[in-house]
Amino acid sequence: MATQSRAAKEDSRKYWDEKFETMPTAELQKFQLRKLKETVAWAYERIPFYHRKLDEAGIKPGGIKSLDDLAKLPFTVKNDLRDNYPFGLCAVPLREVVRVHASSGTTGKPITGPYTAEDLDQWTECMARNLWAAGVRPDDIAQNAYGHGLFTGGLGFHQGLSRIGCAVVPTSSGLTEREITLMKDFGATALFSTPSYALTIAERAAELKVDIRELPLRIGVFGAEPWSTAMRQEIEERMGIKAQEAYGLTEQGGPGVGFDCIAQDGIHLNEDHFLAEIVDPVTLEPVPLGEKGELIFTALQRRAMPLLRYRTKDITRLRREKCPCGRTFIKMDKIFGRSDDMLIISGVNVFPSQIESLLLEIPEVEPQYRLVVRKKGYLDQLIVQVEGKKDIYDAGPEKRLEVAAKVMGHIKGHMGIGVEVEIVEAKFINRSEGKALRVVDERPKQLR
Ligand code: DLL
Repeated sequence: MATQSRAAKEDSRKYWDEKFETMPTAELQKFQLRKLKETVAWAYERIPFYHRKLDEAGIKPGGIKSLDDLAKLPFTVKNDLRDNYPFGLCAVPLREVVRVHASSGTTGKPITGPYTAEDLDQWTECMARNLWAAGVRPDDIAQNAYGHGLFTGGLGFHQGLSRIGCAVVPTSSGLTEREITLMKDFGATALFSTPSYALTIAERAAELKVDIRELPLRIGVFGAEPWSTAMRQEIEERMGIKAQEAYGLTEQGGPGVGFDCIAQDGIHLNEDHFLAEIVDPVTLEPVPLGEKGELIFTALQRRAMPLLRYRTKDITRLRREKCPCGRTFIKMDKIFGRSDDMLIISGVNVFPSQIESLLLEIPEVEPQYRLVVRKKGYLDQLIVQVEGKKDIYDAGPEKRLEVAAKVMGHIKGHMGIGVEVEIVEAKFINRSEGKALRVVDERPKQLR
């Protein structure tokens, strides 16, 4: 009985870590400055790469006097991690490393993410904050359908869910029918996966005549790829749940860098662990707060791989504002796309997620799409392949052309670009089990 009432009290707690999540900004920034000084010294003394880079930039750890001095530090890019593969950026001897994750990316060697025991513990805490803010509680039955393995999603969520005390079901991803059977049989109340895999599960469930909305499932926490607000609503409707968000990257330890709260209006960053900046992706100069640009992170408490000013390539903007949830952590907008994902069509910058939002406004098509980029003479041509709803596709070529024209007009009207649209049949687009592949670039490499 005593145990029960303690659990009930804990469940009603609003924050996982009230002290930091609601810390006044001035106090938080003081904490950040202290940690920044420590981290720069730690990296300078222990990682030859940073020792050299800081010497070249003419800045010593003692030269960091205020948060503005961050701009004096050199950037770190993905290639620096590749060049120092596998453990060249590790600040501790390997005997102090207790876990290594890795991310494959599209080319060459993977990048590695080593953790000390302390790093793992902090990561777990950051994940618990994320999950708690989404409404996950100890009595949840948590189906974790992120890929388990080198990818940080599976184990990162596992740790956070275990710390909260949920009944974790580590299904991993891939066996979609089994996901649905277990979801039903175990009475899962929370689901964790990429948004595109959530949609794959919803679609397969409908084919199997399982109505997820009738099941006990009530929350999902999705992330690891860009997804539009329209996609969020689609998942919420199809599953009858609240779809919350997780953000992170292997280079900064995985998910747990940022999360949204019940207000669903921006992603709070765990600012006591990650110092965020936005820079112009071309000039690399910091932009004023509220302007869009490339997101940069400096790790403030990581021991094994404390990256300084890491260029994420993610495009977003930061906002410091009062949130109805009471958290004081800075908020970032949903990731717009990646600077390396950005297409330039007829001189207009295009992110796949913008097209996704527009497609979701057309009732005749499914939220399953692919963007193919080709060269037509000197011009880039964008072909949007989107699945038609079954009755639309089956109605024949004329109907398909009519819907294609409607989609084309919608995109032209909102983005000002002319695209070609192909209404394709059901299952034409490969179903995602992890991160969806949205862009197929068929342009010759030297012309991209
Ligand atoms: O995707 C970590 C993660 C796992 C985050 C599970 C959330 C949930 P990487 O594989 O290294 O790590 O990929 C990192 O994925 O730079 C973004 O481009 C993208 N990304 C991650 N979360 C989001 C999100 C994990 N919520 C890269 N929205 C990042 C948009 C996201 N993009």
